[in-house]
Order: sequence, then C-alpha cells, then structure tokens
Amino acid sequence: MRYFTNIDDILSIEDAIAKARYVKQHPFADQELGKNKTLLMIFFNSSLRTRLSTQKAGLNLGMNVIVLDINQGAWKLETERGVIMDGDKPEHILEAIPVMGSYCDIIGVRSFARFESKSFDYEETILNQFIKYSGKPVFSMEAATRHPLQTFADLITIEEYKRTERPKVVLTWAPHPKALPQAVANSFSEWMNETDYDFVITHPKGYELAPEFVGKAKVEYDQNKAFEGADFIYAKNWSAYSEPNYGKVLSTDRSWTVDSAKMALTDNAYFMHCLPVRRNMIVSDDVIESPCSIVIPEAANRVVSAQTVLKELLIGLNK
Ligand code: AN0
Ligand code: CP
Repeated sequence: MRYFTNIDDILSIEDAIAKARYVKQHPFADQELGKNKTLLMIFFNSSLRTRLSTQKAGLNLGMNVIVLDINQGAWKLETERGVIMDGDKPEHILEAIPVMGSYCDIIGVRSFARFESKSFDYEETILNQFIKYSGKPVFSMEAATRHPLQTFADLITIEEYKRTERPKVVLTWAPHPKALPQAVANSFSEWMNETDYDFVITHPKGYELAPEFVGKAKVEYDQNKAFEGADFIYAKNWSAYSEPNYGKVLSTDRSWTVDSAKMALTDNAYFMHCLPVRRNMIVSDDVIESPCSIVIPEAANRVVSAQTVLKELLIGLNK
C-alpha cells in the first residue's frame, strides 16, 4: 500500500478486517517494521481522537512520530497558485510539502473541507498536493471528502458487536449548530456499501450527500421509520452538499436529535458517534451512558485502524 485516502486503497473489506483483527491481538508484533522510520502527522485542523490514536499506532509500530499543527507554530501556508506572496502567509504549500517530505517516511494529513469552493474541496486539492509533491506515502486523517480511518474503525466495531450476520446499520443526520463537513458521512456510506449489511441513510430533505457516496444505499427521509429494526445507529451531522447551499446549515431541527426515547423504540440498537459534539445538541447524556453506547470501544478501535494502515504503508516502503 502506498496511499490510504479512500476505500479503493484496501484489497477488500474482508482482508482489512482480518488484518485489523491480527493487529488488535498483537499490537507490538511489528516493532521492527517501524524501527528508525518517521511518521509525520500534519494537522490543518483540530483533532483529539485522530491525533492520539494515530500517534499511538505509530509508537506501537516502533516508529518515531512528529506532529505538526500548521496553524500553530509553523509558517502560515499559502495554498492558492498564481498569487503574489505579499499577505500574511510567508510560505507556499508547494515548497513546504517537499520540505516536510524530506523529514519523514510516511505522512498523514488532516485537511477539512473549507466550504469556499465545492470543486476545491471535492477535488481534494490539499491532500492531492501532498501525494504529488511530498515523494512519500500519504494517508488521510480526514480530508475534504472522506475520513477513511474513522470508517475503518467503525467497521471493526460493527464487526465486533454485530449479533446477526447481516445487521441493519443506519446513518442518521443529527442537528449541530455549526456547518460540519460531509467527510465522515461520505466515508461511512462508501464503506457500508461494500459490506453485506442492510444500510440505510436518513436525513432531512436538503441534506442529500453526493450521489457517488450514496451509491446503492437506501435513503429514508422518515427517521423513525429508518430506525425500525436497526442494529446500529450512527449519528453524525453534516452540512448541505447540493448547490446553492453547499457547506451551509439549513436547519438545526431538534426533532432529528437522537435521544433516549428514540433509542428505546429501536429495540436496543447500538449507538455510535465519532465526533466532538456539543452535548445535548446532538445526543443526550443518557444515550451516551446507556449500555448500548459503543462510543468508547469505537474510539479505541481508532488505534487499530490507524495501526493496520500504517503497517501496510510500512510494508509498502520495503517493496
Ligand atoms: C469534524 C467533522 O465533522 O468532520 C471532525 C469529526 C470527526 N468535526 C468538526 O469539525 C467539529
Ligand atoms: N473522530 C475524529 O476524527 O475525531 P477527532 O476530530 O477528535 O480526531
């Protein structure tokens, strides 16, 4: 493996799960693989889980790990081409990327959608520049359109908790006051469509995801109906994708909040979410604290997904 930015970078869902199981059972088995190899983690945006879990994954593999927050301590980077460098950004990204590449063996990049231009975001302009100019293997720590490490962890968690061979998995939009990226929902959908699960997406009208991510998923606009018979409910907010509302919050309709009353109707579906939330805007405390919440094991599996991917990238270095 040389890149990990979307589902096309894995061989198959089954192969990824088998590799993750091995890594989870033998977290320190591959320390020789990472010895004297440097992982550089670049953050254009904040992070708690991805930062800690990916760093831990690198350390478990015996790697040296460097973390750089571009907006705190590094030179501000100009990301546009063809501009006169007379503003507040002393360094151009096209020059900075090969410099960063020269200090490491593998680069992870977090670079959220900016919502200034849909094509800039959906062409993955920043991530692709790292792929093109760093000369090093690159993986996504949530880019503009996808968050594959998150979804890989979600998949591992569902596999661990599922009580039937073909669980019903529901991705539900939930309210949030701020405009959030579509990346988590896009990736979740992209990967769930590759499984045998019964996969349903539910959201208010206006929050349709890009068709290439929805794929063959069922879209159900009635949230209660979508929840019927669910085994897993995955709550996430995202902003509108369709023009002219790209990146906008259309409503923070509280009726879409995933609360304990709704969860009670679902016959004890497992509840998942992956993100920093303003509590009570998206879920109530009793949902998080219920025995059906698998938020914490899911977060722990972020180490497993990151370590599985890093291991494959390290193997790829030696080929
Ligand atoms: C990010 C998002 O919604 O994509 C990260 C979630 C894992 N969240 C925020 O920007 C608050
Ligand atoms: N789920 C996730 O990626 O969280 P962070 O933004 O805290 O890394």
